[in-house]
Amino acid sequence: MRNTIVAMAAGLAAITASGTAMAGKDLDAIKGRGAVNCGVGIGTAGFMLADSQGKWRGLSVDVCRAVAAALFGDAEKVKYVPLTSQQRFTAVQSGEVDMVMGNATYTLTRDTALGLDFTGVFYYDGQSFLVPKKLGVKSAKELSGATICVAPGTTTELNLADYFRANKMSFKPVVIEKVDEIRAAFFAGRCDVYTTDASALAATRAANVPPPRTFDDFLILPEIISKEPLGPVVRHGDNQWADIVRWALYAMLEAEEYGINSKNVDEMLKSENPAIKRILGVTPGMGKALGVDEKWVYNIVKQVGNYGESFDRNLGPDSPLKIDRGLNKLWTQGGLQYAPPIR
Ligand SMILES: N[C@@H](CCC(=O)N[C@@H](CS)C(=O)NCC(=O)O)C(=O)O
Repeated sequence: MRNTIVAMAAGLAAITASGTAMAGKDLDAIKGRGAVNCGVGIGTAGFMLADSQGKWRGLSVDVCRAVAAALFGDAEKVKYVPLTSQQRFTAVQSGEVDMVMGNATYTLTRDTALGLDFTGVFYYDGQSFLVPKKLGVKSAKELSGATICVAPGTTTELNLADYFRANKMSFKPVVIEKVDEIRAAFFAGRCDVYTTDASALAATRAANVPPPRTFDDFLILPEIISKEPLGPVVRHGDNQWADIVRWALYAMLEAEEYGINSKNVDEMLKSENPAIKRILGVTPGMGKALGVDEKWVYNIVKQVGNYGESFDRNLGPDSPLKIDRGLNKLWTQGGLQYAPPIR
């Protein structure tokens, strides 16, 4: 009862204050602490992986870094909190982390009933299946009766059940929470198949196959059985914080679209293009509107790079994964990545 009254009072205060840019309690706490607590996965090459020095790297990590660069002018002001798929939403709901970059698929129920907000899509993914070649399977339609490793609390688990039911096939799930334990179970033959987002399967195949077996001993089946738009997640209640997370990702995309990268960003400060002048804060206004320094995009691009640079370095041609940009190309290149204008 008491909690209900407190919640109602908080709700009323929020309504009264709406219409102004709300610097809510989350942003205040983050500023006071001087670092962003960013929830990530346990360890997946290309997205979120701590190296031997304990430095986190990956596309998902770069979004945390971009947020810190926008807010603090310093991409290093991030504390990484490794979470399993089962833990990640509770951790952001409870305030243990300020945002989650745990390759979370943007769905209606997560965006509403869980009290969360997805602020964009940093990677358009889809679910697939990883199998040993010696299983002799070429298509997901041949998987009836298979034993399948899957993580709990994921869209993966739900899509798997839907797909097999729709195709009148049976399967035996092996449900394991920690991604490293899932991989170990799969490589030990405790399941015939590992299913998750195709990008994470590509990472597993490129980075986790235990010798003497290699990349070539495994196959990702051609079927993509779902839409998995992966987005940054914040909790409901602090719109200005959500805006900073939203626009930090858009800034990485907008910078790529305008040809601004970590190598030429200083030169670009001299550009006569009015859009570039706005983006880089040479013409002020955007930073003020977002409640951050006018150099927010400059700092993101200088310290983290634009979206394409991060993709190439972590997942693309400059990485061991060599994932095709595919749907994650900019809209100007035939892809889906389209940032609203910074103006
Ligand atoms: N996109 C799916 C699945 C994402 C997911 O949690 N996958 C886990 C388990 S396979 C993972 O890859 N986590 C990365 C990690 O912990 O390094 C979802 O949001 O439910």
